[in-house]
Amino acid sequence: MESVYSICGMCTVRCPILAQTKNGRIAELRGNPHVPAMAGSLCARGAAGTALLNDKERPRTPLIREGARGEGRWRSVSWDEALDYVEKKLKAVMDQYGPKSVALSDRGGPFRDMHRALLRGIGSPNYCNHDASCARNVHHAHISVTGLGRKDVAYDFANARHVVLQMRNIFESIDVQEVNNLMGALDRGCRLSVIDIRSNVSSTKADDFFMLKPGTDYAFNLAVIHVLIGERLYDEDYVNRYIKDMDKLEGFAADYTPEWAAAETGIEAVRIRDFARQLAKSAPSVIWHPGWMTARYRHSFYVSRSIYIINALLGAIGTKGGLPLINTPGEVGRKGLRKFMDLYPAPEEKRADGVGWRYEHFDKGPGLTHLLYKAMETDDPYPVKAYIAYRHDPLMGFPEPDRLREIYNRLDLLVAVTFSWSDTAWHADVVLPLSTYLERESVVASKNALQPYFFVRNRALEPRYDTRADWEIVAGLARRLGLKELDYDNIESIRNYQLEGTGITLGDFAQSGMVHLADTPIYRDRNNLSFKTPSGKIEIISGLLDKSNIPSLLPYKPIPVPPEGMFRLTFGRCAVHTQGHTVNNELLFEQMPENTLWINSGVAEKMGISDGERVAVSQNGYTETIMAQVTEGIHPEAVFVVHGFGHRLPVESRARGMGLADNMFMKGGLDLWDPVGGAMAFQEHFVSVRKIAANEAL
Ligand SMILES: Nc1nc2c(c(=O)[nH]1)N[C@H]1C(S)=C(S)[C@@H](COP(=O)(O)OP(=O)(O)OC[C@H]3O[C@@H](n4cnc5c(=O)[nH]c(N)nc54)[C@H](O)[C@@H]3O)O[C@H]1N2
Ligand SMILES: Nc1nc2c(c(=O)[nH]1)N[C@H]1C(S)=C(S)[C@@H](COP(=O)(O)OP(=O)(O)OC[C@H]3O[C@@H](n4cnc5c(=O)[nH]c(N)nc54)[C@H](O)[C@@H]3O)O[C@H]1N2
Ligand code: SF4
Ligand SMILES: [Mo]
Repeated sequence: MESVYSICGMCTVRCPILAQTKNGRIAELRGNPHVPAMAGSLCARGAAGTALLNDKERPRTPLIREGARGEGRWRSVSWDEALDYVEKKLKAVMDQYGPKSVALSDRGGPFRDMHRALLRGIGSPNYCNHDASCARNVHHAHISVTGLGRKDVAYDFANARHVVLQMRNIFESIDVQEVNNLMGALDRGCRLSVIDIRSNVSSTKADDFFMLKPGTDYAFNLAVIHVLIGERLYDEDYVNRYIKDMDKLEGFAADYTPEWAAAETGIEAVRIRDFARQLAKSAPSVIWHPGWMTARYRHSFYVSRSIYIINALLGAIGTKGGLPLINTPGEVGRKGLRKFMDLYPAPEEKRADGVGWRYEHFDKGPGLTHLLYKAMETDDPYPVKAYIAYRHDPLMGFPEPDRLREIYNRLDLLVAVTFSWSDTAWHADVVLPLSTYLERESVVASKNALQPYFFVRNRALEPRYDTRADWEIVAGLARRLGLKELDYDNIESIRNYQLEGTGITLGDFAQSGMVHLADTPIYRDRNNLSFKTPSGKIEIISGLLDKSNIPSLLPYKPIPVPPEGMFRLTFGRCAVHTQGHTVNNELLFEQMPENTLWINSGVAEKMGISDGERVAVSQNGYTETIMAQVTEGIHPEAVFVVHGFGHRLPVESRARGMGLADNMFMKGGLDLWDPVGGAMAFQEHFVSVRKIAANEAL
């Protein structure tokens, strides 16, 4: 038996794992035993990696499109032919429109240095990631309050005394270490409060569960701020030291009483008041999670802002057991990895999505993908003609896939780099098949944390099919595009390049797959914190937003409610699938082959719909059927589905035709986004639901 320390690839959490192999097979997969919070465990998806490995229903060789886009006629080609083809097309686009007309989007994370360097090397500023459809609002909210990014603080669940999950379903939308840490804390008496529109698994473990009217979270939070200030429950020392414009917050919150919020949210005033008092009792070891998938409403940014403000009032930001500031290698006296990105100057061209010049208040990094698509659609500010979707499936993860397909049809080149089939890969001109995570190794990655570390994904098995690792694909393209600095033929040289000057060698990873840069977790001195806002303080009135004439304290305005007979379409994750890319996994498909439509039992009864019955869901002339899940555990105004289902591809025999795709019910959704928070507003869509008549064919 051979032991290989590696990194799970079944979702973007990327848990550290230990793969045991025997005779070219995986004998066992488990959490890396050297990482205490993993406790040797994996989630169901992590454990199902073996099925991915053996799956024939994934791209197994490079493919070049033969028929029309999306028609599904492919020519299986060699890697040389595929890469030569991409080279030729890219060069033609660059010759005609300039390097800036090449765009690449990915899924973020710690392994992107080489492909981002490739894009920069050819001179394009148009790097985007998925985040406009995920956590951009949270990120921008945190920047506006503290000057820090979303990931510049940790959630110190292990030491927390009260955890609040609002629009965050930690026990189903999983990060194994977070789950284990929170479970441990709950065992030691930590309080858990859940604010959701339905009774998810997290709510079943909660001391307090608030099932509020969808889209009224902001009212709830303003009332909590009202009570914390009105009853002087906040951390006075901390507030005096760090918070700027506290008087403005006090004035703003004055009218937002719990009684007022009760009418908006449906949660009794006495419960809101009691909840605020409970929070103060556990302060500052409190985590009110600012949300993760918050691309839901056009004011979700302000919901996240209010959460960060509450955390600050409770003294939790920068505090053990709350949201302590994490450390970069530099902050613990070590040198960070050498970056391939730094080999090339940042392109001077303006970004096609307008971030950084049309929209100055956004963090430039990954831009905003939906605005990149707008540029593709309109040629404004300039044509974008080649697009590499690098581990990204926007046709599943963005609204209006049919319109998006039309937009992609304006491209001269669409390339998908992926290990599974996806709607986007199916619509591409070229599919470059990535080896599964068990069959490939990565560049060295760096994680900023209380105890920062470097880590690597190692190859546990040789690829079964004609697939390649990321670095092999990027090097192959770099070679053809004349970027010799990225042209490597072995991973050791890449890793040695990255590690140069850090005092760490490749051999140091042998023992556990990771190397810590500090001996223990390091918490900053809570009495000596510094924030990265223009004022250096926690800003109630944000200097950054002010500069763009954007209000920092948005008065509450109710969002439109669904008209009679319609429902707000809400969505989320389940524990056994990752987005859209595991439905066809043999083991996970068995666990959950299709999604269901959660519908409130009182409403269902009136409509004569019973549990398990197939119903029709419609919007703007589009109809799909799905099995009803009748439950009292969802607010009557909403219906809910797990995202990622409704696959149509003939190459996915299991997933095909099972369940419903939520993004098909978001007409006009590509234009629905928040110009302040930057993210999309996926939950501002209504659908109608009806019983299917006995003689009706659907
Ligand atoms: N198993 C699994 N785990 C995952 C993923 C996965 O695909 N599968 N994906 C990962 C990724 S990319 C992300 S972004 C995270 C997402 O992590 P989360 O954001 O925690 O996950 P979701 O399930 O999308 O949504 C959380 C909750 O928001 C609720 N909700 C919907 N509308 C409202 C509302 O108006 N108000 C309130 N208060 N609640 C509302 C939903 O009912 C749901 O319970 O999960 C990560 N972990
Ligand atoms: N309607 C609706 N839309 C949503 C959501 C929702 O709940 N409802 N959720 C949103 C959220 S939170 C997110 S994060 C996005 C997710 O959107 P995506 O990031 O597009 O989703 P994934 O399915 O995780 O990954 C996309 C593709 O990358 C491939 N892939 C996976 N791992 C790797 C890898 O390591 N390398 C490479 N090259 N390819 C890989 C997968 O096989 C898959 O085809 O969608 C968002 N869109
Ligand atoms: S949360 Fe599960 S699927 Fe995601 S990386 Fe960890 S073990 Fe793998
Ligand atoms: Mo996400």
